[in-house]
Amino acid sequence: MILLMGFIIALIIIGMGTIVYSTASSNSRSASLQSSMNAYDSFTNIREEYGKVLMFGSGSGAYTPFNQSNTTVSGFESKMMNITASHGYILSFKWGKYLDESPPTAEVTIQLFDGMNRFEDTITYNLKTGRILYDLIPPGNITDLTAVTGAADGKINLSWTASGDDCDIGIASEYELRYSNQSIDTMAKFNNATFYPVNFNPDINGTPQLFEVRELDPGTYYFAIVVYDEILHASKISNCCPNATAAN
Ligand SMILES: [Ca+2]
Repeated sequence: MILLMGFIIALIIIGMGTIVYSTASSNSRSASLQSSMNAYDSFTNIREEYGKVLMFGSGSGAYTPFNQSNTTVSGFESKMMNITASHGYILSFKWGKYLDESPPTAEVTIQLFDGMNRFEDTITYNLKTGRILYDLIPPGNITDLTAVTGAADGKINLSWTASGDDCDIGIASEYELRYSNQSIDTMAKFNNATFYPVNFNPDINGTPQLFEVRELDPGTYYFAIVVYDEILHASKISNCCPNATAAN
């Protein structure tokens, strides 16, 4: 967020500087101002639009959009470069990393030079939404999940310490709890385990969390939790492999 504000402020300063410069030095003030504002508007529009193109060009993040044969992406880039070139601007796209995570992301640096001002931003896009991702850090994983047989039949008590929205900072948004009759030590096993709704939102990092699982058939159960932030960044899986027996 701070980076975004800095970027916007930088653009405003550049824009203000251009207006002052245009007013002081040019007889055709309005034409010069118009030209400068068009470069800025073009840059911000391309910056927004490119995220949608990367979303479509990656099957919503299923595969990398950064491939020379990907005409959705390269076609858009060529078109934008040609349009801006016809206004005397130099536009460039520099491909960064594609990460197949949750959510899948793509990083790119966009530059636009209008002969006087250089607009540049390195952006990470959420490929599921096509939107710019300002929160780049997933919640920390839970490291102290424990399971204990409950006082009543079919109940198991879970406890853990809350992590944060960004690793161990802040407040995450959601818990996903799953259980199985086998240990859950990989994301694949987690996704195949049985979902159990947690009826509260995470507290701030470091807060003890208590939760009672109910109405289990007799047997031994393993538990694991994944933590999400508000844009659905997922933590890694919680510590292996707390388990407890439900009595009958
Ligand atoms: Ca976060």
